[in-house]
Amino acid sequence: MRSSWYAGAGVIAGGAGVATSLAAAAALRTTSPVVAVAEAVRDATPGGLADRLIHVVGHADKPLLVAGTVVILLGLCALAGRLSCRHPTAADVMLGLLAVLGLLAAVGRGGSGVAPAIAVVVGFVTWIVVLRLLTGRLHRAATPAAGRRGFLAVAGGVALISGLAVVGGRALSSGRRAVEEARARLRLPARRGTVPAGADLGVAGVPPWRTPASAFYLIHTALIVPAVAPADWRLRIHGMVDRPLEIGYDELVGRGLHGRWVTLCCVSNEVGGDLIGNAFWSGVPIRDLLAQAGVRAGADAVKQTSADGWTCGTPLAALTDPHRDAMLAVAMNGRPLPLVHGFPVRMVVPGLYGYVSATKWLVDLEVTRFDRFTAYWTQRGWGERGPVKTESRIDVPRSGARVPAGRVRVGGSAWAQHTGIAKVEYQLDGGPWQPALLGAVPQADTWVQWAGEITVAPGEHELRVRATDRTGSTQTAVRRDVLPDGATGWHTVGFQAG
Ligand SMILES: Nc1nc2c(c(=O)[nH]1)N[C@H]1C(S)=C(S)[C@@H](COP(=O)(O)O)O[C@H]1N2
Ligand SMILES: [Mo]
Repeated sequence: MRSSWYAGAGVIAGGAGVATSLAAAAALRTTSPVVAVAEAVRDATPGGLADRLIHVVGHADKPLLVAGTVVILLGLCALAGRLSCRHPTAADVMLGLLAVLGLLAAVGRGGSGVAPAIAVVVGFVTWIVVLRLLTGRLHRAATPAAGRRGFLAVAGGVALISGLAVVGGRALSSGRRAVEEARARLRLPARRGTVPAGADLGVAGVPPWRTPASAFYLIHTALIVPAVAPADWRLRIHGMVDRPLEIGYDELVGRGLHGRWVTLCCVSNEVGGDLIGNAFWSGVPIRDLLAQAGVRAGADAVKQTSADGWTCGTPLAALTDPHRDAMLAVAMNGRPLPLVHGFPVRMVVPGLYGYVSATKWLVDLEVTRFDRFTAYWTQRGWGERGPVKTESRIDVPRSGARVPAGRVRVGGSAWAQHTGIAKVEYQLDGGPWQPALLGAVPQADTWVQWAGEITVAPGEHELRVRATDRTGSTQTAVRRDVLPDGATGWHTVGFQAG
């Protein structure tokens, strides 16, 4: 009984420390130590596993990781609380070690000065003071009942103050709201883009050819999405160039926006997966900026860094290619990029997977060589270059669906960005391959819808699809996993008619 009250004191002190450090971090506009530790855990997780976490758990992985970190932390604080019953100094040392861990994680993120350290110290002092206050009630009370009353009174006060600290910190960190408002006020000369006639084949259940921003897949390692105001945004272009340059948002937009349909796709998209979307992007050609900076001989890569320190490397040739519209995009489907999709500026490069090209919250372009750096995912075992592989997907019928026997419309999408899709074929129950009807596309950088018709008797059936790109090569039937450079294989779905 007694020791559980001490454990409780540890948990309350722990929670109060998390709250005050969070408030301090918010007030100082820096990352909270808890998030820094969660990020360190994420970065220390081996490549394949981290990737599974990020892609399989999907959008829930960030709150999960942070919540998991808090739960483990509070568990350790409970231990420290119990320890403080007999060995108060040992408890202090234990909390001190936890604070050092937080400090290391915060400093490990690099580059943000003393603010993260202040947040850690604030949390640590809170731990020690609150733990002393609470255990003091338990130690010194005349009777156990009086001790508990005193304890509960202090605990209530601490909870109230912690809550106020968090709310106050939030109010001080109105930065994100200000950025959302700045985004809402922007009037960009960006077109929404017109979906070509015949791009949508109208098969019910196939996603629309244009993916609305709200339905566009999301992949990023950031636990808290960066909020960068256009007025604060600067891009540095440097490295192996004759004239390093820096450019601001208005200057970038002032160069004139070009619009282009590009289908973006994640290397972690399983065969049949939905980590792919198609949008009308508006932005500034990267090749023009690189030409202005004057790329030196010997360079073969451009290393990008985002506001949150994520990095990726893109082959220089893909960015300078006059026939490939690699761009610094500012708008998606005619609207400024949503914060989660990289506001204010991101890269979009047709034909390459996102992890080697599509840097969101872009702030730095370094012209360099592949043999001089590794990027976030390449450090974790993913391929250095990531050309998109020709793939096709069945959207209708869904795997496991029940359809009426007889004639059934089938359809889906196929893509070979920057190469183009020449043909899609489907096969029912191992029979002959049938050519599918293809939707219209403006150029080779987007996905293509396909449609067909099958006649099925009651019972179990299997439908398969394969695409052939404009070089004449048909996608391989060999099943390969997403690691290290994209999945291969023919998408196959089983369904039931009757
Ligand atoms: N800053 C930053 N940019 C990033 C990433 C990231 O983790 N951080 N992920 C990349 C990956 S793996 C993909 S597939 C695309 C996804 O872009 P989207 O979230 O807008 O669909 O963004 C890329 N750009
Ligand atoms: Mo990705």
